Amino acid sequence: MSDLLRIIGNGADVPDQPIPEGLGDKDLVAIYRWLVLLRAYDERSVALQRQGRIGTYALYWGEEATQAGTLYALEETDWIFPSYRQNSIGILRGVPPSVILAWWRGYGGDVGFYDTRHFRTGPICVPIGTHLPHAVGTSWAAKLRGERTASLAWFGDGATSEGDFHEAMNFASVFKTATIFFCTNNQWAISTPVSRQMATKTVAEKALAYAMPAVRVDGFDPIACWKATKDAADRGREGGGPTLIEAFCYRIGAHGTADDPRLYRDEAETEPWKAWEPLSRMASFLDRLGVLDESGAEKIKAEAKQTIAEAVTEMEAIETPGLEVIFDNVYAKDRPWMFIEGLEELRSVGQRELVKPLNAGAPADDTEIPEEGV
Ligand SMILES: Cc1ncc(C[n+]2csc(CCOP(=O)(O)OP(=O)(O)O)c2C)c(N)n1
Repeated sequence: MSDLLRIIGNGADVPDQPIPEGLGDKDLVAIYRWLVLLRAYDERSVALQRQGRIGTYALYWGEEATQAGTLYALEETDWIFPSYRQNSIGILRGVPPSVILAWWRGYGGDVGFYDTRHFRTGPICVPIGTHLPHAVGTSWAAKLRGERTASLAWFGDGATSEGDFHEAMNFASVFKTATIFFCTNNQWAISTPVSRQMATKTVAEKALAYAMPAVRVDGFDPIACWKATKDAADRGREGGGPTLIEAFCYRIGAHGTADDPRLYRDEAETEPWKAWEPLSRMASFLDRLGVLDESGAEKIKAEAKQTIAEAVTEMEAIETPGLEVIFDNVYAKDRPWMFIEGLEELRSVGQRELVKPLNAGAPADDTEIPEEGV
């Protein structure tokens, strides 16, 4: 990993690098707080899925640095476009966590979705790579309007095999939009290893074909993610065009709660990567710097757990939406005739009675939750 931008060492043979200009002690603690909140949300969501209280869930254990460090480098006016892997990034921009949990519970509509314009956060994108052209369009629009707005889209190594990735990269480089392509290379696309995904050694070198600058960072290092994103956003706003960031890391957990990685990889492979995971690494870094000690870190963790526990209560207090939620919000206004017919048909076959309400038979809230959500 020698060509990677890395700031935080391991407290042993890999030394810390100087903290980049622009980050003070308060910022470092704020980034740690975000990492912890994301982790608390993720671990709790895995437990909720196991208990049948939300549906299938895409966990991101270990990938918090690529989200918290990265987002911290952006301005509030910048747009972000998450994939399912960054599903809860909106909570760092003020979206109530209960709303994202309700989304995973299948609610959608007004109670399980957020106002994308207000939070400048695109919808949680499940189709691979389709949000990349959206990110380019947003920063292109900003450029045409003379606004200094950047946009950033997260995606995985697998997404680089999609046409949308190449179209978006090409368009952004030709029109010099302030777009940041943030690829979290966790080396797996469900069961496809990166060696079967691409013949290139890195994701970063794909930028060459688009005359675009690229940088590789340690994806478990929130400060390296911050630095790469900050440089890319600043350059983009000055008219310097897009950047491809490859955050190299490893998918320590399963692809999602419906996946069992033991079927296609040797789980022993994940062990060495765990030592680099961002939360304990950032906590030790802050301790070494004398910025936050163990008790301070524990307090932040307790607060995050409390925030998410309250969000679960709020989510479960939401009344289950009616069947119309399946058909609403597809078009800006009104339902087309086939949606009206579809809804009537669904109602007439009595589907509603066939669907077991999610809260029926849900275990008590004090069911034990695993320490690590993987
Ligand atoms: C267009 C499209 N094709 C296939 C899928 C099924 N699918 C869901 S996740 C996934 C793997 C994506 O891997 P990667 O881009 O590396 O992201 P990661 O899941 O590792 O974050 C696939 C193929 C999909 N959601 N959308």
